[in-house]
Amino acid sequence: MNHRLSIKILTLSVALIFASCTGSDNSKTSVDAASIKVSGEMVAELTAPPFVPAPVGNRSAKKLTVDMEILEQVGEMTDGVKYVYWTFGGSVPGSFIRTRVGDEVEFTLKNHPDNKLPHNIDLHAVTGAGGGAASSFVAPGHEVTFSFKTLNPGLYVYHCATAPVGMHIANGMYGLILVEPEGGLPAVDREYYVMQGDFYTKGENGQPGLQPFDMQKAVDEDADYVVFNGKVGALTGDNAITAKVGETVRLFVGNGGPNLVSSFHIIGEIFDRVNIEGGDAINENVQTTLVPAGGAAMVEFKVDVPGTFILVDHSIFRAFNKGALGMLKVEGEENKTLYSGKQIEGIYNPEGGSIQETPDAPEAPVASSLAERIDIGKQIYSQTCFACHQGEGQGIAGAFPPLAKSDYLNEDVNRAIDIVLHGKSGEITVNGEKYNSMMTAQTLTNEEAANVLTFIYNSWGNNKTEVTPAMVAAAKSSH
Ligand code: HEC
Ligand SMILES: [Cu+2]
Repeated sequence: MNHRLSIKILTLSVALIFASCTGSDNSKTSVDAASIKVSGEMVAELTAPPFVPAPVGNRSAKKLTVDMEILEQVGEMTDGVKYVYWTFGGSVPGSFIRTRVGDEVEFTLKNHPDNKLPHNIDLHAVTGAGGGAASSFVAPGHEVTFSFKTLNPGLYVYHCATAPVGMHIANGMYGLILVEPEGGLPAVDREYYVMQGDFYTKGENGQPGLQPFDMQKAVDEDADYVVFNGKVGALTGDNAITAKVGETVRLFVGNGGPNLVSSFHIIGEIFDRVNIEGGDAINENVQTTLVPAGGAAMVEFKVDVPGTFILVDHSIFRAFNKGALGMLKVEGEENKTLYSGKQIEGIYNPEGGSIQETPDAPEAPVASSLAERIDIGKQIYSQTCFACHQGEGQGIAGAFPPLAKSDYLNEDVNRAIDIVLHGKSGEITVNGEKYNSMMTAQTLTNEEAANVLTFIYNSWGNNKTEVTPAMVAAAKSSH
């Protein structure tokens, strides 16, 4: 406990030294927050991700009541994969809490009677033993209340700290609490809440059914899922966050861990300002910002051109293979001076024309009916093809052709099998649009290739062909 306190003091003094060296205008940090008087009371607005409560603006410090309920509930990690999440407020990450420096927070933590386990909360914004954990341990069917004064402005993680701590965090027990400085943060047009987490399941990534937590994988840091906002696809397709050209956007980015640090990046966007680690220091013109496990960052940028911007953990296999991928959809007028769109495109392939192939994976679930084939195929799609061809098979204009109502697909099943097995490059025309790009060969067994193609043919207005492993095998041997 003392240890924790001394770390806080150390951090504070480093911050002060930093401020004096740079001669920055951060005189706010030298205000003795402990002496800020509160006037009046209010009930904190709590929001589920990706939304955040209204800014504090220039309100005075208040007694702020936070009422949070812990719920253990089944949710969906990805299509067909269920997981028992432990949540603060019914969402992963937990409810966003927004305060200002000097607030006296009266925190009530309720453990729902249907829950199976005791829990507590450690808020990194708290100066005090265990960050509140010591005072907030609560059994199912009970509630506890404790209070603290917010002394340091910044964006802080909170999490459950009940043993085994790693397990409680791994099951989704984390969220963010923002402490705004006096006068509030600078106004922006849009604010969102994005928090990364890594998950460990008994089954491998995509294995269907209710998947229990795997302690050994968690200890080994061998994550099956790395996701934003608790599940694969929480921020993609219809769940994407949005903005309009010309607007300023602020993302409150957190990382619950339990294990992995995040190299947070948005494809096609540069962060104009980053509050590094959620503190006062601001870095400008940043491509990728590191968000530690149990840490946060505030990133701000103006969106200048329309399009879909992809949020990733730039440890990139996590993005395309484990789920750490979100979308920011920006609508508005194009600006060809800032971004031309595609002007000239050719294939650049320094390894020569041949597309690399990857060997067959050893085993895969076997489908015994058309319905099952479609079901399994859907999961393969959401792990393997989704990143490029998109959730509804709509593709991305100019880059990835659509699989939905694709005339090219429906015309020739053997050609489609061949593309999945061996990849494809060169110009093709799909639904009247030309594509001249490259798809790499996919690592799929005959069974998996059959299942995923059958799913595609039986979705989104395609011609309902069933592709069997025998057809895939035949296509292979004809090569
Ligand atoms: C890394 C991105 C990427 C991934 C992953 C990917 N594709 Fe493609 N796919 C492409 C591109 C690019 C093309 C167009 C290639 C060209 O221009 O010659 C394409 C073309 C196709 C086509 C033919 C065109 C059409 O629209 O009908 C099919 C069928 C297809 N992909 C199926 C799949 C399936 C099934 C998977 C998953 C097992 C998959 N793709 C995974 C990028 C990808
Ligand atoms: Cu807990």
